[in-house]
Parts: sequence; C-alpha cells; structure tokens
Amino acid sequence: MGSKTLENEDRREHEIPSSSGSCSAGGEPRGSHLSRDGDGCMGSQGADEGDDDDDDDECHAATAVSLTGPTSSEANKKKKRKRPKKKKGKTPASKQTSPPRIPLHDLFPSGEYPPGQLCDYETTSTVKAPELRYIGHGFLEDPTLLNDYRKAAEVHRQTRKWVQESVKPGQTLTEIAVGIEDSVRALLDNAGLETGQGLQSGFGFPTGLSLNHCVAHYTPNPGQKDVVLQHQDVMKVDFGVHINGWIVDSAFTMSFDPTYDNLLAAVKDATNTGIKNAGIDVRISDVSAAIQEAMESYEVEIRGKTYPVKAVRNLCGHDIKRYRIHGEKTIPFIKNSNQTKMEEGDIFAIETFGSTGRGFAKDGPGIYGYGLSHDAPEHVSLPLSSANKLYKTIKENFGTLVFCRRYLNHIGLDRYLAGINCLVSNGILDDYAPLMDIPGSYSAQFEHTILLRESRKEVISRGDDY
Ligand SMILES: [Co+2]
Repeated sequence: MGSKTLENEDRREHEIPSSSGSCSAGGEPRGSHLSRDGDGCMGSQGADEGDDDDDDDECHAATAVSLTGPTSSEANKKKKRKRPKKKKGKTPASKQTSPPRIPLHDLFPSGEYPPGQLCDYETTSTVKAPELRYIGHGFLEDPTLLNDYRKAAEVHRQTRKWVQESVKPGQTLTEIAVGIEDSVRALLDNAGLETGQGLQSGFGFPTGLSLNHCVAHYTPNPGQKDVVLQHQDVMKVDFGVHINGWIVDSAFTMSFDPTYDNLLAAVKDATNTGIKNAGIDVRISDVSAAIQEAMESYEVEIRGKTYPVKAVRNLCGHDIKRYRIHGEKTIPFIKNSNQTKMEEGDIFAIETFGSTGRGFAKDGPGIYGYGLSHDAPEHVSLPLSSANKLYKTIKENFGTLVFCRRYLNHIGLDRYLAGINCLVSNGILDDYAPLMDIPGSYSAQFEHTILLRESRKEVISRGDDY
C-alpha cells in the first residue's frame, strides 16, 4: 500500500523538509545522478533485472512452493468435495492447489517457513558502536516473530502465483479481489468471521487492483458497478498479509500487452534499486536518488508515441509498524534532502511507482478504505448510535489496520454507510481515496517488504517472480 504525501496540490516549488516525520517530497529537477553501488542483494532471481552483480552467491532466494497447474476446474472441485488423505494426517500435502486452498501449516508440517532473500550488509554498516546496536534491540531476531513474518510472506507468494497464472482479461475486479482474499484466508486457515480473528491474521490493508492511470488505492466496493479487466489494461496488484500484526506489504504489476514491458521493467528496476541501496545507517535521501535515477533511465513507446517513465513524486515507500501499515519514515522516489537514516530493526515497504503521465497522483472519486485516525479515542458516543456500535466492531476486528467496505461485508455487516460517514466526518476514521494520474496515462508499481535485521537484510516477500 502506497503512502501519500500530505500535499493535495501539485506544488513543484515545494521544499522538502529534512525532518523524519515528514512524508513530503518535492519536485526537484530530474537528471541529477548518483552512482549506484551494490550491496550483494541483486540479481539472484535470474529474472529480467539485468544486474550483473558479482555478489550473487551471498543472496539466498526464497523457496516458494510451486502451485499445481489448473488441472481441475473450481466447479468440479466443489462437486467432488473429497479430501483424500487430509484427515488421516499421514502424508502432508506437498503441492498447493489452484486456486490455493491448502493451509500453509499442512504444506510445512515442521511449522518452519522459508526465509526471504537474505542479503549481507556492506561491511561499513555492520561495524557499529554498542549504543547503536541497542537501537534495534535485535527484536527482529525473535524466532516467533520471524517465523510468523516468513509465513505471511509465503501466503503472499502462493496467492500471487495463482493470480499471475489465472487472472485474465474478461474477469471482473471483484472476482479477482475475492479470489485473492479467499486464497489468503484459506492459506492462513483463518476465515476471519469470528470477532477478533482478523487481528490474529488476515489482511494488512484493502486489496488494491488499480488500472492504468489509477496509480494506487482502488478496490472494488460492494454494490458498485463492477469493472471488467481488459486486454490492454495495466493492473497494479497490491495486497497485504499479516500474522499477529506483522504485515507483508508487496505489490506487482500485470499487463497482457507487451507494449508496456518497458514501463514495468523501469519500475521493477527502481524498486530493486531501492532494496539494494537500503541498509542500516543509510540515508533515505540516498535511497531516493538511486530509485529516481533507475526509474528515469527508461522510456516507453505506446502506440507510436514515446514517453519518459516518471517517478510519481507524491507517493512514497514507508516503514511498517506492528498493525500499522505506515510508520513514521517515508521513502520518496525522487531526489530529496531527507537526512533520516534507516536503522536496525526497521521494517520497510520498498515500493516505487512510475507513470507515463505527470508523475503526480491526485485523489480520485470514490473510496478505497478506512483506518482509525491517529488520535482516535478508546470509545465514542456520537448522537448516531449505529456509529458507536460500528466503531466498537471496527476496533475489535481491524484495530489500527486499514480496511475496506468488502471486509465489513465479510464479517456480516451491511447498511453501515451512515455510521462510517459519521465516524469520518467526526475525524475518528480517516478515509482513503483512489490516487490518479492524468487520464490516458499508464502507471506501474512493484513493492517488497524488507527487514533490517541485525546481521542481514531480509527481503521477506521476495519470490522467483519478482
Ligand atoms: Co506499501
């Protein structure tokens, strides 16, 4: 899920404050280049990143369990309803189904989940004073936390593999979103129907399916006219999986027309450049500058016209806290003067967005989701009693996680709009709008969650796809 700057207006002259709490990013001129230097984190996936880093052997790719092919249709499956061997518990399942329905604990009977991509830090950053070492408290080494985090990442990998193999033009965005959500619930073995289950595990934020000039934060809402995916669409798929509040935030872009290949390549390169440059004691401004340089070295030809790929300048990567998708730190995709450093124990969603439009996202019509505002009270007593009851339900089921209307329907609520609107107008809930570049433009996104552990950087959501 992307983090938007506080700016609603496109102010090119806006200065970038250097304080860590700001998520502003200004429009400094493009074209200033920083040299990129490797930290042994790239190129291990054999994908199309084209990076000839010679430190490849220091990285260890995630081992995602492969999905079986679409051998049986969903309809056949429902009719059969046989579950051979499963109940006997003798032979653990070794392959995921399509669509994914085997809980991960059945695929990993040891209860240990595979690590993400492990990257060594540059030697300079591993030499730290004892007081600096204390900052992170080594809490990311907690075996339970780490295992939960790796499990959530494996749920993400297996779900997105199914999306990449099965989603086709002609499907509605609701079908796709529900497909993703059904998969995540099945793999977590948590239907999320009982009060509080959604806080044990579930979604980090609303499933984003943003098309073309909609850069981010679109999700299909119940009761609205559904959108059908078209062959020429560019779709950003952004979903989050959490276990005990530890959120994996990871996104990719799908297209069915090779016209957009360079747009996707630019953004994938920019995100991998951000991941490669991230590390303990690294200045955020240095990561941003490297991202911008990578992104803007590409152009894309669409129907006879050539467009530079612009980094979207008012969206940011962000740190992640427990049950909070956006922490305090933000990582713009353009050059800035933010001297804030990444620290041991930080968890970052390294994401970038590139666009053929203006490279600036404005709020569009509709609603993506809702989340408790920062100063949301413990209880509310508003004149609208349904709002008070709804507030209690929201806190019990989502806490500080961002949710969407489809998630409210899932837990059995309906006719909640008056209550929601009341909570929003009283400043108790924040609402999030879809973010749009200019009509006719195309945008792409890639995103991974990384853990700045004491000894190594773990790209926890890395897969063999991206
Ligand atoms: Co994000």
